[in-house]
Amino acid sequence: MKIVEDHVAVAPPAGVPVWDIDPYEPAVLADPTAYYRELRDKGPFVYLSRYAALACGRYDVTKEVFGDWERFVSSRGVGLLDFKLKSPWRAPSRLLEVDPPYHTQTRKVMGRALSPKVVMGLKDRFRAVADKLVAELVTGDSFDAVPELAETFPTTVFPEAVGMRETDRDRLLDYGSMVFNGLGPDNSLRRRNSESAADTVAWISQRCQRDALTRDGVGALIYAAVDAGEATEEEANMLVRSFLSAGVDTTVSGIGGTLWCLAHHPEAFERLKADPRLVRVAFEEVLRYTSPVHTFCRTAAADTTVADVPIQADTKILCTLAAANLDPEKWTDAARFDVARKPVGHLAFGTGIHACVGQNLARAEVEAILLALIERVDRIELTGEACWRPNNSMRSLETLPIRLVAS
Ligand code: OVM
Repeated sequence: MKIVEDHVAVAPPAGVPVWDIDPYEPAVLADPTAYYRELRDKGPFVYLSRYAALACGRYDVTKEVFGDWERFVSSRGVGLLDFKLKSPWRAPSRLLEVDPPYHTQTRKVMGRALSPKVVMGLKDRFRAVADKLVAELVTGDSFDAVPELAETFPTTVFPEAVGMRETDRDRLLDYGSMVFNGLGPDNSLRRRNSESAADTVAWISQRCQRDALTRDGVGALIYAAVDAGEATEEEANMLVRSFLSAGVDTTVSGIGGTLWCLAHHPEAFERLKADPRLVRVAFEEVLRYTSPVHTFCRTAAADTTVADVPIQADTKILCTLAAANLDPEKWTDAARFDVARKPVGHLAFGTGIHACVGQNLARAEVEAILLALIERVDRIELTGEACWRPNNSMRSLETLPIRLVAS
């Protein structure tokens, strides 16, 4: 058996184009549109020769692979590393990196902790923090919306919602970056992160303990499941870790992406101001258009066929959610940002049994920001060039210079 990048190196399936592109190259990660188009145009799958793996980016194929947990498992890792062959840098997530029947239990516990009712209870606080933050930034002066808004908001409201008694913005952001870069190949992005790993991993693990959490947060709801006999203390610790892994960088990217879209499309912000009921669908379009998580992998559990392509057991498949969300076969005027589109079925939160369990909380965060902006801001102006920060599985901004003009 040949191994490449710590997974089984399969041969190209018959009829699948062989491509030597590196989708994890910083230049592609920073500006992926042309790569996404070519990926879709080449066929249902391409064979990435340098990773001996498949990639897909058409909507229907990506949805089929990503949503079928029986044929395409998560328990062997959702990055390039095959957990069957090598242990990952941190203990596998008990939510993201497991399959049924185990997943069914932990998902239930997480789903309850993040239920619509729980999220409803967080909304007023989100709104208050968003109002204060936006009010402070509406000075008419230019600022970088990445550190000042996109990073500040989630790192303020999320640890508080979880019930962390002690938090550290930089450590949370570092950890998120590690988690998402960790899903890529052994490149400089993944290696750079592992330098500070031990320290941050230990800090995170401590912050996930029962005693480190208040009794009224979302974290405490996970420990309540332990008391009800539905999870072990260790599982609870790991599930709280999932909050801290998946709940910070993703929403930083979601808020950054929202501001990026609105700064580049002043007419969209005008429309939102005229009709605030569009706020909800506007964020869905931001998700379709920017896809905070651009790729997650699956691993073929057995020989199978998708779109008439034979896929060998053990094959790693890079599901390019971001490419599927821009597929012209699925979306009319796919390349256009249309704030009122209502992009039902976008894959930014995934699909199937692993679909984002925190999506309502994410929506509540962005809605709070959008409502605050609509109320206090007349125009969002770009004051310099936005640039993207390459990450092996997350699409997020490095810098977004804007000015908020008061209404
Ligand atoms: C987890 C986890 C980590 C990263 C992402 C994610 C988007 C989940 O540790 O469970 O979902």
